[in-house]
Order: sequence, then C-alpha cells, then structure tokens
Amino acid sequence: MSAHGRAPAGGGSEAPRPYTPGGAAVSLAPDPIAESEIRAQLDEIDVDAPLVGIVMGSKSDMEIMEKAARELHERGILHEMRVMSAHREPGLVAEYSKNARMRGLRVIIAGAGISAALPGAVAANTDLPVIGVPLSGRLTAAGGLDAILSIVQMPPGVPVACVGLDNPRNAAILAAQILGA
Ligand code: RP5
Repeated sequence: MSAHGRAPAGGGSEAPRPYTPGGAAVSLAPDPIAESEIRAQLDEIDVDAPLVGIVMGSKSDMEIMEKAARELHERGILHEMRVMSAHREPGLVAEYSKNARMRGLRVIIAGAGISAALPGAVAANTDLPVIGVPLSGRLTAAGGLDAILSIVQMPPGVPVACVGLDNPRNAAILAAQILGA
C-alpha cells in the first residue's frame, strides 16, 4: 500500500489500512471553482430553457415586439417575452438582467419607445449581447428618433446593438446569427 492509500501495482492482496484520525490532514471541502469554469459547464447543459429574452418597456409595445417572437419561433429558437420598464420598474429590470445568463439566456432583445432606456439598463446589468429595438409608438416626439438616439448613444464600455426603427424581426435574425442557430 502506498502512502496515498493506493494498492501496490501487480495486484497485491494487502488490505486497505483503516482511517486513523490524526493522520495526514485530509480536506473534504471541494476545491474552489472559477466562475468562468462554472459558466462553461452551464453552457454545456442542454435544457429546454429559453435562449433569447425579449423584453419591452410597456404592454403597448407588445403588438410590434411579437414580430421578434414570431421570427424566433419559425427558426425553432426558444425564447420568452417579458414587459418591464426601465423607469417604472428599475429593480425588476436589474434583477432580470443580472440573472439572465444563469437562467440560460444567451441574447436579450429589448424594445422601447420615447426615452428608451430599457436596452441600456439591461446592458448595464449583464454581459450578454443586448439588441435594442427603437419603437415609434405613441408619445414619440420625433417620429422615433428619440428612441433611436436613446438606444444608440450608449457610453463607451456598455454596448447595445441597435436595429432599425420598428424592426424587431431584424433583432430576432441578429439574435439567431449571434447564436449561430
Ligand atoms: C416606453 O414608453 C415604452 O417602451 C413605450 O414605448 C412608451 C409608452 O409606454 P406606455 O405609456 O404606453 O406604457 O417606456
């Protein structure tokens, strides 16, 4: 028997030595795992979880944002839709974004109109790619230009991709391309 408790090579019949308290210190605590390793392991888990999260600032955005869901559905890409406002429910937006990767999401599509802070608020709380969809819906002051600028003009270091005005289908196609699906 070796010092490490292994049987000697050659198939010897020596019985295992009983455990003796006070012998060599043995730690039963698992070695710490790097976050990157956990992420890699999560990436390999094949579950029926949505890969794309579609979020929007208001129920009034639903009708147009459903076009993104339709495109993903036709491509067989699992997705979910949620309404959450960056201004009215900032805590919910932060919580959803922070948990997104852990829940299995890989891309987030965020649609909003007027002072369209939602895509940027999501991007501030996740390192997943975020695709913003500027919407020209009700209350727009400049035919949708207000939402376009709100989404495009992110500060350096916090990118948000931006598709054309009222074009959630392009966001879905871009999400599919990011996923390689
Ligand atoms: C934005 O304000 C929403 O994305 C929506 O486009 C717009 C109007 O919202 P509602 O007043 O219809 O809820 O935050």
